[in-house]
Amino acid sequence: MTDAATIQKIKLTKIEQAKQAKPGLAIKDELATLAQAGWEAMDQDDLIIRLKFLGLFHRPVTPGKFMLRLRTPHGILNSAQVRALAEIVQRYGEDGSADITTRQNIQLRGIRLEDTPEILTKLKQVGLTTVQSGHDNVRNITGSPVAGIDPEEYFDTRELAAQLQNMITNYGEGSLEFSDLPRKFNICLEGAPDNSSHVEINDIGFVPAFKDGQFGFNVLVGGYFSAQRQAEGISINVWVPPNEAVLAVSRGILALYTRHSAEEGLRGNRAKARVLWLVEAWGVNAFRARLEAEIGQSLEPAAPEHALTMDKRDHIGVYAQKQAGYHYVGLHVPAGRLTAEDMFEVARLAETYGNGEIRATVEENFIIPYVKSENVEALLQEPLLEKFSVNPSTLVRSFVSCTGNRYCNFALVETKEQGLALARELDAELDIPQRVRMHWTGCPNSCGQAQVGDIGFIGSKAKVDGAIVEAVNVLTGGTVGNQASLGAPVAQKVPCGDTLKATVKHILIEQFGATPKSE
Ligand code: SRM
Ligand code: SF4
Repeated sequence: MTDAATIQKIKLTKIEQAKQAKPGLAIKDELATLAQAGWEAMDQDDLIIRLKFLGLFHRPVTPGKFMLRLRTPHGILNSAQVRALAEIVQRYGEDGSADITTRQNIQLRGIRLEDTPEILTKLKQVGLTTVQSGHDNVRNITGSPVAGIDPEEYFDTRELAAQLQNMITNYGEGSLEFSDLPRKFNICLEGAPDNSSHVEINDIGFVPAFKDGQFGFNVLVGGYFSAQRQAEGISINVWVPPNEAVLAVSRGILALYTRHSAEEGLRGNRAKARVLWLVEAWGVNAFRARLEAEIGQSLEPAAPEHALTMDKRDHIGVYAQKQAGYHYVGLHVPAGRLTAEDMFEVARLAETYGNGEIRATVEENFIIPYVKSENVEALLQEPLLEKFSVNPSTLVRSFVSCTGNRYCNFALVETKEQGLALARELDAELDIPQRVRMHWTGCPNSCGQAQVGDIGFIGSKAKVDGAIVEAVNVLTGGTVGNQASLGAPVAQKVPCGDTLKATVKHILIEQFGATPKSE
C-alpha cells in the first residue's frame, strides 16, 4: 500500500482511491458470493476494477458476458489445458470462443459470472491461473515461442519466465506485494537472436547480450504504448546473468515503482503512470543507483552491444528443432480467433503428433513442437490444417489484430474481420515479393501493436458525405527483430473500405515492390 503521508500530497485518481479502499485481490474471497448474487448486483468498482485482478473482464458490448484472460508464460500450454479451455467455452454455444493475444496468451469469451468459481477451480486442476492478468498488474510474461527447441537460441528462458510468474503471482494464488502497481506492467525475456517477442516494447525488456563470452541480458526499462505515448524501452545500463539476478532486478524495479510512484505523481494521472515516467522523473543514473540500493547489490554495466543478430522469424511452417529427429510446426490461426472445436482439435493433434505441448506466439498463432520427422507429412494432411494453414498467403500470414469492436468498448472500428478481408483481397490482386506485417489496432491504446507493423492501422472515425464512418490512421516503417524501431503515421482518418484498400495497395506497390497479378 502507498503510505498515508504520500497519499495526502497528491490527489489520487478514482481508481487509486478504489484500490486503497479495497485491494483488487480482495475480490478473490468474495467471488463465490458475488457469483451467486449476479453481475447486475455488483458494486461498480468490484465489477470494473477488482474482477480484472482475477482476469475477469465484464464486456459492456455484450452485457452479462465476461472475457477471462489467462496467464501462459512464454505462450506454453499443454493438450490437457487446451482441452479444458475448449470445454469451458463449449458450454456457451455461439457466445463461447477464445483468442490468442498479442502477449502469446489466451482469452476466453462468453463467460458467465455464476460459473466462474467452478471455472477457476477447473483451471487450477490443469495448472492454469488467471490471477493478476488484468488491470494494474504484471501481465503475461513473454519470450521466444520456440525456447528450448530452437537451434538458433542462446538461452532457454522458460524456467526464468516460470519463476518470474511464480514470484509475481505467488504461485498463481495472487500476491498483494506485486498487485499494488500504479498501472499495467509488461515483462519480456528474449533468449534468441531474432527478437521474436518484441522485447523493446515492454516495461522491462531482458535483451540478449554477451559479456566476456558469457550469455546474459541487457536491461531495458519503460517500453510501452498508450494513446498518449509510444516508447521503446531505454537502457538503464545494467547487465544481468541469466539466473536469480533476473528475478532480483525485476523485483527491485517493481518495488521502486510500487513504493515511489505516488511521490512522483504517477498515482495522480493514469496517462503518466507507466514506469517510464518514474525513470524519467529520476533520470537513468539515479534510477539505476536506487535499484542497486533496493536489491542490496551492485549491478554490472550493460554489455556494449546486444546480441540480436537475426531477422525476426514468424515460425509458421515446418522447422527442424535442435533435438535431432524432431520438427516444430507453426500453424497460422487467422486473427488468433478460436472455436471450442478448434481447440479440441489442436489438443488432439499435439497429442497424436507431438508431445502434447502447444505454444502461442505474439502473432496470435500456434506452434506444435516435438513432431517426429517421419510424422510431419501426416500432420500436414490433417483437416484442421486447411483452416490453420502452414503456408498462408503473404499478407494473411503476417496479419495481427487486437480484439476490436466485437468485444471491446474502446474500439472505434471492427478489426479482425475487415483487416483479414483486406489482407485476403490484396493477396488475391497483388504479387508481393516480401513479407509485409500488417498490424491492426481498434483504438490508440495499440493492443494490436500498430507501431511494430510494416503497415500499422489505428482505429479512428472520419466524416464522409456528412456521415461518421469507420476509419484508420495508417503507419509505416515499423521494424522488428534485430533492427527494431517504431513506425510513424503516413495517413490520417482513411475511411475503411475502398478508400483504405486503394491506400494500402499504393503503399504495397510503392514501398514493398508489389505488382498487380496478371489477369
Ligand atoms: Fe490491451 C486495454 C485487449 C495487449 C495496451 N486491452 C485493453 C482492454 C482490457 C480494454 C477493455 O477493457 O476492453 C482490452 C480488452 C479487449 C478484449 O475484450 O479482448 C485489451 N490488450 C488486449 C489484447 C487482448 C489484444 C489482443 O487482441 O491481443 C492483448 C492482451 C494481452 C495479454 O494477453 O495480456 C492486449 N494492450 C496490449 C498491448 C500489446 C503488448 O502488451 O505487447 C498493449 C500495448 C503495450 C503496452 O501495454 O505498453 C496494450 N490495452 C493497452 C492499453 C494502453 C495502456 C496505457 O498505458 O495507456 C489499454 C488501456 C488501459 O490500460 O487503460 C488496454
Ligand atoms: Fe480495445 Fe483499443 Fe485494445 Fe483494440 S487497441 S483491444 S480496441 S483497447
